[in-house]
Amino acid sequence: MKDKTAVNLKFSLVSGILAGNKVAKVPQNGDFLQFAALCNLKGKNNMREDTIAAIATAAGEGGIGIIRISGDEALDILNKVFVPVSGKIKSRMMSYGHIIDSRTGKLIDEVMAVYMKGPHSYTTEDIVEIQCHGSSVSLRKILALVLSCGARLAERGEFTKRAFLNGRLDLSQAEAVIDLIRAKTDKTFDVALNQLEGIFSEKIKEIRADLVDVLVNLTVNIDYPDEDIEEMTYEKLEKSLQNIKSKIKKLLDTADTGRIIRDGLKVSIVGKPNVGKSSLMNAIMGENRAIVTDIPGTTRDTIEETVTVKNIPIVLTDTAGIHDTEDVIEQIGIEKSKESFNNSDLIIFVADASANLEDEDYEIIKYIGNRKSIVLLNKQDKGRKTTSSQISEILPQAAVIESSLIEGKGIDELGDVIEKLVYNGEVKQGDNILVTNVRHQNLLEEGYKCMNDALNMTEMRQPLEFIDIDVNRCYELLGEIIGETASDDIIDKVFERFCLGK
Ligand SMILES: Nc1nc2c(ncn2[C@@H]2O[C@H](COP(=O)(O)OP(=O)(O)OP(=O)(O)O)[C@@H](O)[C@H]2O)c(=O)[nH]1
Ligand SMILES: [Mg+2]
Repeated sequence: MKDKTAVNLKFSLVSGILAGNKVAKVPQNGDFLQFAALCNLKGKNNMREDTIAAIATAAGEGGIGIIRISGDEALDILNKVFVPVSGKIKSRMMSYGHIIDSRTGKLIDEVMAVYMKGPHSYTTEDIVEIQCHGSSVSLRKILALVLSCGARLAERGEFTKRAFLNGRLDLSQAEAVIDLIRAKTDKTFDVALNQLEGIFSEKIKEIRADLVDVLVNLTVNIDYPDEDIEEMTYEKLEKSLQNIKSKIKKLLDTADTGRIIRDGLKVSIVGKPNVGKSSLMNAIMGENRAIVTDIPGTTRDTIEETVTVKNIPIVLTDTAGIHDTEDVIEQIGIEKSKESFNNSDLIIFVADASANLEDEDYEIIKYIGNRKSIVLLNKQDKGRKTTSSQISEILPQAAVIESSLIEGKGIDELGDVIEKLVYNGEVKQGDNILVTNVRHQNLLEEGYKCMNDALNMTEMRQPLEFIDIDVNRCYELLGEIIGETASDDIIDKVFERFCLGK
């Protein structure tokens, strides 16, 4: 941990207030946060060091490829490798010219180059970007030349890490960058973009500001009880703590949806043989991905595909029909079906509506138990021997959909039901502040526990000193989300997930 705990800061502020006349008012949250940010930056500025360089575009062929350079030497290095066709290089202006190896005089590529003078750049340092032809040969050659001129190869995520260390992004905003790059759906992208814009951090800062209010009041009452100050009653304290706890809870309630929006909903299609599982897989995918025949036991191995339904990323698995069989290959497939069953967020159980439920269906129903599930009563075109109400009696928590996949019926309703399940009433489709990151979720959960403990102690009228410890801890935990109180190990771990050149 860095030497900037809430306690230290709080004491400086409180003693500052007391040094004047009597305590007239507690400090403004802004004062405190500004002070905290200053301390934060002080510890981090000495991280600015060598000039780094990397290929910023994806590997493979492309219209253009970009080499990015960041650091004090960026412009010098550009001047060594780049010969502009006309004029001088000006900050934030594209220049057309050639990359030439001055040792041999050999032309490497024809490029566009831009220099962005710090601090108004991605890393806040001087940055140069060279746009060359998107061939790995050109990119490799230019990068090698840049490195030979004094730059060091950047580590994973080092550009964004510098943006964080130099105070341009907080840690949760930096984490949003990698989520943006990896986003597969519009919704995932929108949520990550909001996080990058700092909307999620603002929420965290708002809760931390509430915590500072409580902490300052607690400290003043603990350490200077004789001063002429507003008394912190247990009733007032309880109200403030409750308010903070419910704000944390509101964020935590979005975490399940948030994880699904980011990582995808794992869905397994299960059922006995020949009920239409693979037909369902194909209908959702909109293509003939799985083999469909009227021979029971057609699908022997699990088939996994990623698809987007109603803007929700779904990792869909079609499985082998679960039943008793002597066939060794089928047995292995059925084992894999059960495994996929156990690892999924949602089970779609397909049953044949035109037949009565059999032992094999009941076996699967037993497996489903209380899990999140949807029952697709398929083959409605052939008859209705098994009805929705029958299923609802056996699996009361499951949504039941009547379908005829052969006629294309039931798929739209399935999409609607999945959407409702994902947003589970707590979160609205339009909500773009979601807790999508497990690290944030864990810290919020721990913070929530601290608030619970603090509230219990308040109810039991325990000494303020004890309550102060939990409130303080919660302040630090939430600080870890935005990186103000995160250890170097945590920061390193966050950036290890990045790609090179970002
Ligand atoms: N009449 C009718 N036939 C259907 C319907 N859905 C699927 N089928 C047919 O049922 C047969 C089995 O379909 P599949 O999708 O292969 O079934 P499955 O559950 O994957 O079967 P296994 O892989 O053997 O476990 C095929 O002949 C499909 O055309 C439906 O709604 N109505
Ligand atoms: Mg199949």
